[in-house]
Amino acid sequence: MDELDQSQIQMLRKAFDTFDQEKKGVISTDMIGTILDMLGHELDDDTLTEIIQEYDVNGTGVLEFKEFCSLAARFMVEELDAEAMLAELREAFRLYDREGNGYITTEVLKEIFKELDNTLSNEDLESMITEIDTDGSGTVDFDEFLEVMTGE
Ligand SMILES: [Ca+2]
Ligand SMILES: [Ca+2]
Repeated sequence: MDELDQSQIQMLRKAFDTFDQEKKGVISTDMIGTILDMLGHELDDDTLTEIIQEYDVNGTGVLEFKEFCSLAARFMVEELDAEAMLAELREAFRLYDREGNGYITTEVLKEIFKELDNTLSNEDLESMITEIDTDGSGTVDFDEFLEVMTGE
């Protein structure tokens, strides 16, 4: 975790907690794919499996927070330029904001999550949405989206 500063670790904690739906302190490998996908890293299954094997140091088949951080560090080091990362997130948001409303409805967000990971149950989806839509408006604006992705 050496390459990460305190605020980055905080942001990862938040992302980790959001996606650790069952609060088991681990993230499933499926979810890692989803997260990387949302961050704009589309990886094929083989690459993803390789990456997870590489970072699942204790071989549990899931990523604990520490493992998650070292994996994230690899992708974040590539993203040192905060401006570039913001632009990338804006791009991702725009992609999801299909009608250009400036927000993503939680319904659409659920569909997106389902597309990314079809093993998610409705309950999983609900709890993720509740964490993301912090003001409970039923829509996710760019700030809320950003908060999930960056903890800011
Ligand atoms: Ca592990
Ligand atoms: Ca909202």
